[in-house]
This record gives sequence, structure tokens and C-alpha cells, in this order.
Amino acid sequence: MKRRLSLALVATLLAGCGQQAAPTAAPGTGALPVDAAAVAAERGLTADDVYAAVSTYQPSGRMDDYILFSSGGQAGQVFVIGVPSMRILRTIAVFAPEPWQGYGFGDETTEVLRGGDMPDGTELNWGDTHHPNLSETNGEYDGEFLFINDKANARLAVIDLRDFETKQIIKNPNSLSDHGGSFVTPNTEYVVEGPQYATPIGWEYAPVEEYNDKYRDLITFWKFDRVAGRVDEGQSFQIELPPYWQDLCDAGKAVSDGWMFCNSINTELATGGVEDGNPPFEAGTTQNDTDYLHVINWKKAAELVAAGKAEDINGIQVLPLDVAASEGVLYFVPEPKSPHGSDVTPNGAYIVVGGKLDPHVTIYSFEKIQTAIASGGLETDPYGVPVIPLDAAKEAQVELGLGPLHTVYDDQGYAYTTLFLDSAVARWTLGGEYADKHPEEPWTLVQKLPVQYNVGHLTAAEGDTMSPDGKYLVAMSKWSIDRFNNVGPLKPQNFQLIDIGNTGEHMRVLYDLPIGIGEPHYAQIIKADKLKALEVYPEVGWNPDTWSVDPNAVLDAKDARVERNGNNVEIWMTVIRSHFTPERIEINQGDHVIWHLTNLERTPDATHGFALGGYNINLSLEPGEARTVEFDATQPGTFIYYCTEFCSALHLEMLGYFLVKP
Ligand code: RUQ
Ligand code: CUA
Repeated sequence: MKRRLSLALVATLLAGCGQQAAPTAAPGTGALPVDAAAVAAERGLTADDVYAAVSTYQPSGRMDDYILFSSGGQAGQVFVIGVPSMRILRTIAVFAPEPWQGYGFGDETTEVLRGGDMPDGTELNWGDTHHPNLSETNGEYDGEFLFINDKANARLAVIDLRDFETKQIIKNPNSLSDHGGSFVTPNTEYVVEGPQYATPIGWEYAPVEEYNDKYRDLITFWKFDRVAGRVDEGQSFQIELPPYWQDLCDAGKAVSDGWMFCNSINTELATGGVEDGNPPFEAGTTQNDTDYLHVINWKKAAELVAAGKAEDINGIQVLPLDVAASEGVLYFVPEPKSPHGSDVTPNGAYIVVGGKLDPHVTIYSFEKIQTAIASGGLETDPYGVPVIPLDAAKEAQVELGLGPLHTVYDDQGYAYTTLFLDSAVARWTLGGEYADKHPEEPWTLVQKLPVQYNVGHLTAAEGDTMSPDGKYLVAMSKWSIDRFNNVGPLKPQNFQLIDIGNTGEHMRVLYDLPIGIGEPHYAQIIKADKLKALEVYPEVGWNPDTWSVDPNAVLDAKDARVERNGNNVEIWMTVIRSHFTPERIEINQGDHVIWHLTNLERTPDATHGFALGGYNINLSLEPGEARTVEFDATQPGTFIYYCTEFCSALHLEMLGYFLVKP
């Protein structure tokens, strides 16, 4: 119901929200701005609108309580957003070149990007990012690292949250498609990359007719070396899985620590071919009433790999399917129907699976799964994997509505599930040890909140930890249709901030943030004070990749120089407001150029750019940063390098001539 606001009502609302509300105070003194009520009335804002506005507005200079890390979808990047203001703070370049960060335009960041190329050298310059995961210690976000997968090419990236920069991209040597990643184990022992569409191992050629025998999926456990801040490929392993198209995964925690849970969407083994009269994929993959929740004992798998039960395929240890099935690593439980999210509750006791084509979420009990495994006598699927009957593992089913996808949790014993087809978020109650936390019956639907529209994932404050915060959800809606000004047929996505902590029983939408830079999937929200990002690099001459002073850094402008050795020209350059030293460089066509640049600044935000027009070179040098560019001077002529950041009043004068003599 929309109510027009009276001035008195606004005053009451503002007073109720902790604002100073003295309608008689003089303007400009910080007391209640009576004209704010007039503005609200004139703009036709309802009481709900004013509540939403005062819940999210941050005065200039006030920081947000939470930081949201969102996948950037096909943009290939990560977006960083403040909550509750929903201000976009930053993009982190990951799988695609990003000019304003100088990412992928000549310096060492290009090597990071190229580290994810195909084994034959084919360059990959984009990614389809899906699920960012923050590093965890004892099941809590620790604010140190962020991981994200690329579904299009089966890759994983590592981002260091000291400087919010991508440090490593790994191409999966045996998979070409992933989806259930990245998900971390509770102490970030492993970063998990779960598969999606099956191919032969190493995506070798094999006719589709040989699908059942030759095509496989692989779940990858990338060993994370926290000290190095990199994945250690040599300590990582994979488990061979049937070609069932595993989908989303989640790691067990507390009681279920050591286990991993992934669902799957094609136990039908459909292979498409609508042009040959076969059922199309969408029909072929939805014939069965159930698919299989995969229950994986990763600690056991790691032991078997260490005991030599795996084989090396393309440089990584692969645990064969028959070993996984016979040695207690892999079990299946039926799950209805074309499932999607697989989400472990904060206490690790339950796994919630959304049915997608079923109006229920199904809740599995980890304890019941263990009992069924211990009782033995399980039948197997055609690949020899033991199957636990659904009834033996099921704790409850809750009917929520159409298209349940993903579930997150709060601190009050509620779960929240997105309903894609209903365009709604459902709040429902957990049972077990959560039953006392809320007044309602366990395992019941409490409220459905419409969101706009076709919501995919949702994310909760500290939601994937063992102690979620409640307070906020962000629903990540795929369609925005009529929510924003029309910008043509390609519409933005719509991130909707939802209040779940301050309004009694009722959820409500507080804010719509259009995302016109990709179609994000998942996001995570961390308490802002857990992040310990640097203001400036620790010392002048800092190399962000080696995390130490670069041997080629120039710490003083008087040491700037150019040296020639045959056809090799090496330049040591300093950068500071408002000049490059040197300002003239003359070389010969065909010279090989190695150009070291050091930003001497210590002032926060005193970033300089370095653009070399005509040579596709563009760097961003943050305070203290040292970078090196290497290229062949193939084009003769008079070129200009200049600073791309408006760093000072004399920024336009910050340039130099690069003369290449024919
Ligand atoms: S998946 S919503 Cu990776 Cu659900 Cu997209
Ligand atoms: Cu440095 Cu502009």
C-alpha cells in the first residue's frame, strides 16, 4: 500500500531512524531538515520509501559496514560493492584486460592473464565468472584471499585482498567446463572447482556416440598455499566422476568437515542432437524424476592420492572413478528434479538442494547420510557408485514455490531461497538445533518477497560462514525490465538489497542497483573490518607479484637512466607528480625495449598512469609500485608517453617523447 507522506510522518520516521527530528530547529544546524519532508512529499515518496532511503544513505565520507564481492559474469571480472549503500567501489580485473587498471597491457599483469591461456597457446581474453569465494579460517571469512572460477574455459583465479589484484590464473589441464567453483574448504586447504558439461578427459576428440564410456566429469581440489598466496598445482588432485553434469557444490563444515556436496543435472546422459531427431538437451536432461546429489569424502580422497592410488594425467593426480566408488570417496543420493543450489547450513548438519523444476527444497541430513553409509548394502549406479535411498538421507522437504535455486542463511534460524520462476525470495525455518531460534514451526515457509525479476543467486551478510550475521540479503535478479531508464534492448541486471534484520518479521527491498557491466552469478558479503587492504604499497619499488622490492626498481630520480647493450635497450624510469624521468628516449627501430617504471609516491591515491600511444601499452602505477614492460620497437616514428591519471594541476604536462629512429 502506498501512502502519501505528511511532513509530520516524515519527521516521525526520521526520528525513529535515529535522525535528529526537531521540526522547529533552524535550517543548516544539523537538526531536522523540515524541507526534507517537503522534498519527500513533493517527490511522492511513501513511508516505505523514506525508510529505505534512510536505511541505505551514507553521508559523504561514511564507510559501509559490509563489502560485497560479486562475480562479473561474462565481463570476466569481480565487482566490489559497499553494503548497505550499494555503491560500486571497484572492479577487480581477472579474466579480461582492464585498461584503467593497466591490467593486461604490457607489464607483469599480462603474464598473470596469459597464465590462463590454453595449453597450445591460444589466448583467452575473457571469462564467465560465476562463484567468488572468500578464504576461510575455521569456517569464517578471514579477508585474505578471494577465488573465482571461469565456467567457459574451466579456470580458477586467485585474488590477493591486500591489494585487490589478481595474482594467478590456472587453466584446468583436464577439464574445459566448470561450474561448481570456486568453493573453499573450511580452512582453505583446497579451493574446489566442480565440473559441468562432460568431455573426454583433457577434452580430446571422441565421437558423442561414445559418451557413456569416454566422456567424464572431474572435480578438482586445488591445494592452496596460503604463505605463497598461490595454488600449488603439484599438490592438487582431481576425482573422476560419471558424465552427469555436476552443478553447484558446497563444502561441509563442523560435523560434515572433510566432505563436499555437489548436485548434478544430467543423470539421463543426454547428448543432444535435436537435428538428428533426438530429444533436445533441455528435454533429454529432464526426463528422470531425480538426479544425484554427489557426496564426496575429500579427506579420504586426499589420503588415497597420497597413497599412490591416483594417476598422473597432464600433470595432475587423478583418482579414478572405480577407486572413488569402491573406497568410500563417492556416494550418490537422489535429488528432485533438475536440482540447482547445494548449500550446507552454518552448523554443517544439513545440505539444502533447490529443485528448479520441483516446488520444494530438499533438506538432507549429514548424520542420516553417514548412518546409511555405515549400514552398507547400498545398490550402485551403472558406474558402480553406491546410491543412498532418498528417504534414508532426507530430513525434510519444504514447498516454497516455482523454481527454487539457491539458499543462504541468517543468524535467526531462517533460510532464504530464490524462486526463479516466481521472481521471489522465500524465507523459511530450519529445524534441528535451529528450531528454538525462531517462533515458527521448523521446516515451514514464512514469507515470500517479490523481487524484480527472475532472481538467480542471493547472498547474505557473512552468509557462507559458520556464523552468518543476518541483517542483509542481496538478491541478484537477472531481468530488470521496467526498473530503470531504458538504455536499449540489453538491460542491466538488478541487485536488490533486502532488509532481513531490522523490520520484525518482514523482509523488504531497500535498494535497486543496476549492474550494466555483466551478468553476475554469485557474490559473498564480508564484514568490512575483516579486510586489511593496504593504502599504499609497503615500500617504494614494490613488485605486487613477488611481494617484495623489485631488483629493477629505481628509488631516486637521479638513478633514472637508459642503457644500451647491442639491440637491447633497458630503461629505468621514475614517476612522480608531475614528471617522468627521463622525458626523452631515443632508440632505433627494431630495438628490444625493457622499460622499468617506479612510482616514487607515498601519498595514498597518488596513482600515475603510463600510456604509450601506438604500442598498446598502458600501465597503472599505484603509490610505491614498480612494473616492467618489454616489447620490440617495430614501428618507427615519434611517439608520446603520458600519464593517464589526473594526478595534479600539471598532470597534462606529465609526458615524454619516445623517438624510434628508422
Ligand atoms: S549459478 S544463478 Cu553459477 Cu545459479 Cu548462476
Ligand atoms: Cu601523473 Cu597525471
